[in-house]
Amino acid sequence: MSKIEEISAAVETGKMKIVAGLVEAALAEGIKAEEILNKGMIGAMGTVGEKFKNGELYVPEMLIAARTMKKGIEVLTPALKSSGVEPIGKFIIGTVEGDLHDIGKNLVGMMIEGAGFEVIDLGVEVSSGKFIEALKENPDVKIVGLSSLLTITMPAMKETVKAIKASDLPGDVKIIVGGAPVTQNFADEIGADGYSVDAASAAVLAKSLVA
Ligand code: B1M
Repeated sequence: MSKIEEISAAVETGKMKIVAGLVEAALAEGIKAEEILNKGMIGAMGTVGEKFKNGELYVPEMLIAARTMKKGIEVLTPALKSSGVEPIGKFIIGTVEGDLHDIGKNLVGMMIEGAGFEVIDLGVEVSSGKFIEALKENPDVKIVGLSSLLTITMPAMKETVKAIKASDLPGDVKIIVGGAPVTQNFADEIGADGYSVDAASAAVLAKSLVA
């Protein structure tokens, strides 16, 4: 079994105690952090999601897999972030109201930070009011990023975009959206300024919006 396969199996089966060591060993072998993340971890979470959908595993196993992935990401974080970059602007990120999925949102935040932004992470289940409050406290924020993983929380994303656009905030804050059920069409429909399918392209998009 390759190191990537071992990491993937550890995440899928929730082997929290061994995942950090496996990731360290893979990095020491010279495997790129992005490859460990994409092939080892995100792939495993896809399998977990499929098994959940098919009734082969349940919420507790899904939660343990998520915690295992977080442990692995902790080891990967320094390698994923580029260092020594001057902030190019402030970026607020959060998972929308009703939704507590945060692994993807955290990865997006990390990549945005790596792209040179100062990131303010509001966490999960963030209401439109809380986003607006944070924007008032930080009038120099250039972009807001909204994440949603559930079909049923997409209306909360729509409501948040609407509330931010209708608010009397100074400046021209841009809103970008993403998450598994979100599409470019949905982003256009709700009036977001941008959509990206994954964390790496979110960072590219954010940079293009402030260029
Ligand atoms: Co949940 N869950 N979950 N879950 N969960 C999904 C999302 C689901 C697809 C599983 C399935 O049925 N196949 C399904 C949603 C179905 C739907 O609505 N279409 C689902 C469900 C139903 C639920 C519950 C309702 C289950 C229940 O209780 N019966 C419940 C809801 C709780 C709530 O939020 N109110 C629930 C709970 C949970 C756990 C708590 C157990 C756990 C979350 C733990 C945590 O996040 N701290 C969990 C998990 C782990 C998952 C799966 C298995 C994995 C999610 C994940 O972390 N993926 C997921 C199935 C799946 O996605 N395959 C599933 C890895 C992550 C890196 O990817 O988050 O997609 P992702 O992020 C990507 C992109 O989407 C994008 O970039 C990221 C990195 O490249 N992206 C952005 C994300 N945000 C972005 C923002 C951007 C741009 C790009 O710009 C700002």
